[in-house]
Amino acid sequence: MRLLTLVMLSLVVSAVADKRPNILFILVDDQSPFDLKLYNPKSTLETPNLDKLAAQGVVFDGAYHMGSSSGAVCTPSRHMIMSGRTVWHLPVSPWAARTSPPQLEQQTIPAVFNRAGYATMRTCKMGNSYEAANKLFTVRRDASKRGGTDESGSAWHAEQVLNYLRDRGANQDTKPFLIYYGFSHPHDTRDGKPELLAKYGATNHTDETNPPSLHSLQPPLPANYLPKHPFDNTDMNVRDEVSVSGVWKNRDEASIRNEIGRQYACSDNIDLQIGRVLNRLEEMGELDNTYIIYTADHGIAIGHHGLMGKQNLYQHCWRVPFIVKGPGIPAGRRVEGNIYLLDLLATLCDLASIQPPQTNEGTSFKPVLTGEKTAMRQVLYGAYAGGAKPGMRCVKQGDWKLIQYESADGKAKHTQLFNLAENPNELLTEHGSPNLADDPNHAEKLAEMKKLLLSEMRRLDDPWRFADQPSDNLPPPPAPPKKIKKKK
Ligand SMILES: [Ca+2]
Repeated sequence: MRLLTLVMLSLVVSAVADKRPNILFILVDDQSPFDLKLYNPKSTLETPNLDKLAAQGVVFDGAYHMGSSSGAVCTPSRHMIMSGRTVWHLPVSPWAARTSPPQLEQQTIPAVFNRAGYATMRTCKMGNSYEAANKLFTVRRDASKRGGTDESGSAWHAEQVLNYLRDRGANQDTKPFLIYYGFSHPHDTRDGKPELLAKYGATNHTDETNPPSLHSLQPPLPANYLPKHPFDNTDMNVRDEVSVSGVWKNRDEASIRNEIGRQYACSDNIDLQIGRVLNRLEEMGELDNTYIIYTADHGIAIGHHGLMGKQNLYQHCWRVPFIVKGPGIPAGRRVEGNIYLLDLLATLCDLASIQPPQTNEGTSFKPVLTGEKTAMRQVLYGAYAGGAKPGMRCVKQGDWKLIQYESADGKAKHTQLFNLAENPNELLTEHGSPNLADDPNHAEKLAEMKKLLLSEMRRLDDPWRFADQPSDNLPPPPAPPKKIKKKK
């Protein structure tokens, strides 16, 4: 009798456990929010599955990655996603030994969800990521797939998830799942599938000395396109600015429009692959009990402001697309949010009723998802220190944004002040839009934003200061840990 009670109790417990929500976290590599029609009505990229997801859930206008101490912006971004820690407190940060707890990987998404009894699965690219955490997923199917066929491109990642879901069904696995559904694209090399390249008038261009042909189906130039970035931003010769296959140092209209066409061909394919997985979840009856999060590790320039890469702090690179759908999230909403990618761990824990680890520094934005709040914070900070130091910093409050640039040798030195409500594309003097940082009428606002930037740099343990800031007696930071590869 006692045994029977125990058996019945365990059945009840597992029935309760079954109701915990699943999580499908979709992460693409290098996508600007402005690539998507959801964020830029002039975009010609077609993403029916993301549009549907957005209509059924909530779209964030203010989602950001906090920055990078390396040219490989992917790496710190992916550490922040996994660990919920701020940009200067990561195992890959300059003062890692002092600011990042030992064995942090044991407090990351896969470790936390494994301990909570979730089934965890991951597919994504290899490299420029967080290997110690990645290998903790119970099922891991990683490979870099940036080719133009189903086997060598994004469909491969979809297959891994579909196979996993099939095996789950076959094994009658009733644990809730957390699937990390990552793609290797639209990161370059942007080798799209032939039919999708044709849809966007693009070719997989390989001749560095001659531009590709212009085509009417190629996407238009971005509103803030420039043939050259007008000043030294502290890292003008980073790999993305000079050696991306298909563009290299070329910034002519045809090269840029063709490359955006390639980007769209890759993103269009990703959308199709997302649709396949969502359809399968629906067939399995799991869709309504699954939180689906869509985002990118950071944005990308491809012609905006004369830049190609992600190594800058303009909105096209600092911001990320961010869409969430799931149980209890009202449909069809649009919010500012003011979240960082590093808030994900805390939020996923909150949605799954799991205690976040003590090492977490992010804030759950569940109140934004459920409609209790429209934004999590007022001030946002961004950093890029992959080139000359201190590099670039930005701070945003309301419509106002300050970006400051400086190299230690003084060769690069520039300050920009934007009102994003009036100038959402961050148009520069070269576009005919004056730099408000040079306008005496905005001197007070400039001083206020500079003060805000310093307070954020202090709060977040930024290891550098600009020449016009107090030195705070900071010692020069040590060289970054060896694991960071500089070039990607
Ligand atoms: Ca990336």
